[in-house]
Amino acid sequence: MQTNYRFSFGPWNIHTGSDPFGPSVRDVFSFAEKLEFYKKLGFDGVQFHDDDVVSSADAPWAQQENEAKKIKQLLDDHGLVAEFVAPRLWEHPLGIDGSITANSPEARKYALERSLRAVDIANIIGAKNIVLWPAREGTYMREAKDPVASIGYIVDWLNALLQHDKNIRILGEMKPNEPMDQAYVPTVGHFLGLASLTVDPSRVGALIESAHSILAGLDPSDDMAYALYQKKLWSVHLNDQNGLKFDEDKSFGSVDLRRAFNQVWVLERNGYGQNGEFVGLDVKALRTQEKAKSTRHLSNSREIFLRLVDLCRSLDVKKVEELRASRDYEELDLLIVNHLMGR
Ligand code: 3MF
Ligand code: MG
Repeated sequence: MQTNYRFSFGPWNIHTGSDPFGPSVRDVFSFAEKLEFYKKLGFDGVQFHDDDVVSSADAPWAQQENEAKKIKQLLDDHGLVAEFVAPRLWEHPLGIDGSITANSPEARKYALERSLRAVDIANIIGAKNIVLWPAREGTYMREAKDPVASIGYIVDWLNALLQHDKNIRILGEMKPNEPMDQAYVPTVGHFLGLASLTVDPSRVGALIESAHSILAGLDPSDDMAYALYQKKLWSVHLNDQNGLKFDEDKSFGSVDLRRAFNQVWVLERNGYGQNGEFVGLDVKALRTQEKAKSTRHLSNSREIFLRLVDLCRSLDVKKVEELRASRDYEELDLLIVNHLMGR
């Protein structure tokens, strides 16, 4: 059975181009304008942070509830669905040192309460996935926190969310560094190890971002395979990355086409998407891009994905099996490279 892929991205993927070294270079698109792009660009799913849904995650709950209901209506009006909600804990003053693993009990309490509200927001907008990107859950210097206690705080946080709502699933989006020097639970392997310690391991899985695996020195398709085997690959953030530097969020396939092909291959051959999983993107427009063309990275990434799906489906699989059996990997190498070059 072949998958008819559905695609998603987050509103932060259409952005004004500011970076740590300079201000915005494009005027902002309003959220309403961004929503108009989704269907036109071929996307059905919207990824959210909690404060992409509500104007402030610190506002009184009645206000947040009201705002979330309006977003749900907007999604319905556009024929879109919410894929996930991720509590954005890392921009708040109480998240300065990572709120889940902070030494301050007040900060940890903030992380928990805000995250439980994120679950409530997800319920209103019809998302059953909660994403944990533990941005500042790590250290700038090793001695700053107790590393064993920190792992325990993360498990406590997972358990509290799982117990708060019996239907939500938690997807860990692990990344080894940036903004921190060293992140706790830096890879999908670490995270799924912890998942087994929670009160309901069946509701803890993964979102794998290509760039995050690459930054950890790993191949994204192997990370995906690891989660797929465990039936725990519930979302992806496809993008590309040129070596070990800051998280570049380049268009999918724009750096290493073969690496992108292998990600598509492992997804395609293992029925990814057949249980409703989205092909999610997490890509940034280049800073030089003019506003009118600052959504091309999204449609381009989607197009590259679909072209790679075609290449997976047209690959001579019998030949691949023969070459595997005879361990003729030089010939297999040429077969794949030729295939990618359309020969
Ligand atoms: C950082 C990320 C994040 C997450 C997002 C959703 C801002 O490297 O990938 O993007 O994807 O916060 O959890
Ligand atoms: Mg991401």
